[in-house]
Amino acid sequence: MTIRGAGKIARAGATALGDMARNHSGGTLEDFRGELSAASKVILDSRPTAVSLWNGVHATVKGVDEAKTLDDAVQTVISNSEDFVRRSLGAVETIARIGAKRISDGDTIMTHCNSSAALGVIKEAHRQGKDIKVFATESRPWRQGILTVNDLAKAGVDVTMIIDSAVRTVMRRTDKVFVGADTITSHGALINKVGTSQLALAANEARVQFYVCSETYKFSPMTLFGDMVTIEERDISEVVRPGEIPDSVKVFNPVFDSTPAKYIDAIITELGMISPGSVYDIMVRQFGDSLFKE
Ligand code: RI2
Repeated sequence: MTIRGAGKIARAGATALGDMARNHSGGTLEDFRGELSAASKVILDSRPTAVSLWNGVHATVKGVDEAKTLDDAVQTVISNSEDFVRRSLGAVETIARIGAKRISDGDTIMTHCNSSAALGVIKEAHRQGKDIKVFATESRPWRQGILTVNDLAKAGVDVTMIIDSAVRTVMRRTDKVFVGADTITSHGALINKVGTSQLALAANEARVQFYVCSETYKFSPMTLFGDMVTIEERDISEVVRPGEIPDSVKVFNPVFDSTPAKYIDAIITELGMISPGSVYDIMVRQFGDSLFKE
């Protein structure tokens, strides 16, 4: 939890492998491949839900198996890592520009948790001079809503924090919802911070548009082959303090949830605004033939 946000997590994973390659000395090509594979596993095991991390790590090690010399392999990892970080940051900026067009002067926006992609859109609309108001959820248990309201307030945006259970009440005063993504499945479902699906349900009920801001490296190729996204569960200490409840009481603390495609109006990506039904095509285009080799 030191690094938060699916995009930042992916960039941190790619950067860590790039640093490892940069600091590598001695040994054989095979030794380097072994170290790289062990390091990748440590990084991937740190966060199971956000596929951005998987895609960031795989984009960074791509081509290492084909390298003929140790120096080739090291340079491949360094340049892949830099390339991934550059493309990732560029994607967030492009999403901000595209998404801001969906925000009209006078709109009230709701957002959940702390997504740099969604906040980029909101701040860009504000920067363009649009008069907007934002409701930001607290996002228990880690309260990443605090980060969100600080960021928006610093940018000069009119922001109101609400507790998570106020979402349905406040939806009546909302025009559009913008959230981020940890993972998007091949059938266009959104996996994001727990509580996102109740924003989507409340938005649907109130006929409020629901937009997802997602770089395409949050599209999960594994879901194409029927794999489920692992929803991370965290320790009960995030929810209750020691001694607060009897030992016999169980606490369930899932950190992410799934929002079906039918509740999503559009996904705003660096390739443009797409329907959840287009995710499959983009995934095949992004990952190409390599997807179907196994
Ligand atoms: P960006 C965060 O979760 C939130 O769920 C947020 O919507 C998502 O990552 C995307 O954030 P976590 O992975 O990449 O920090 O848009 O637990 O910043």
